[in-house]
Amino acid sequence: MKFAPVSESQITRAIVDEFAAELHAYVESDVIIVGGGPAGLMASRELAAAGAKVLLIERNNYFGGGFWLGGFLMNKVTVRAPAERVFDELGIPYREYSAGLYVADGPHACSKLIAAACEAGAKLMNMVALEDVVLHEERVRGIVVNWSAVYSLPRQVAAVDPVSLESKLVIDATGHDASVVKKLEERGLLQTKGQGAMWVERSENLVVEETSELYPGLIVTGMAVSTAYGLPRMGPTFGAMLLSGKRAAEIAIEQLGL
Ligand code: 48F
Repeated sequence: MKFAPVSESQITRAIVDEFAAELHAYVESDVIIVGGGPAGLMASRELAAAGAKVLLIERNNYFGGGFWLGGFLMNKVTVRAPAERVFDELGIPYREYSAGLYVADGPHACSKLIAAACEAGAKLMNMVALEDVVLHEERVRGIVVNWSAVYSLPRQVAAVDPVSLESKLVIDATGHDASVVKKLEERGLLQTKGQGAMWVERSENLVVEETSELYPGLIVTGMAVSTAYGLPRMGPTFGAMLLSGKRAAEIAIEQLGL
């Protein structure tokens, strides 16, 4: 076996050209999803499968958010019925632990969900963090981003201006932080209620029911819904994240007329 003769400079060109072309193409999208946890990945997959041009940005190097681990550093993830149907759909192996409660391996479930978003055609950019929103005439019309690394550097080293990415819709899938929603709250355009105490039974239904367009152009999904509406937290179970991601995609698909 012998590798093809390719120079160092050619490898660099391949990275630069391909990345620049992709960034150029995604300066405008149908939907930008901020946050690559289970809710954001699920929404990306559904929207891309429906034919939308989707960009998912994530501030970490890895996608998956809290979906790699089930809780307390133990990597078994749980869902309650009827969310095991999503596991069936994505080909994630699982077993029924007790009536209506299902368990899967975190790494297997998470990697399958990431692959499903990519295979559906969503573009995923890691190490990119939300800095602000683009807001014209009382409607969110995109986001302002910078490289995540910029925020770890001292101000005197990294006075780096961010850039803007435009979209017809933005989805806040940033989990407990509700980072996009908070940008509107900072300006007095809405008020979040903060998360309530644990009550899994109530929380999961409510997160899916309250997944909605919170402000013109901004849809909220996953645990960001809980922070925005003051819903109880649900702890280490993920069915509502997957179903809320699907619901957010349905709302966006309807608005985009797909
Ligand atoms: O936290 P995360 O997994 O949110 P989720 O999809 O699911 C929540 C569950 O994991 C769990 C739970 C219920 O089961 O309580 O916590 O709602 O994923 C959110 C992702 O958003 C990224 C963050 O790194 C994580 O991967 N994120 C947060 N803020 C920003 C961001 C930001 N400002 N810019 C880019 N990404």
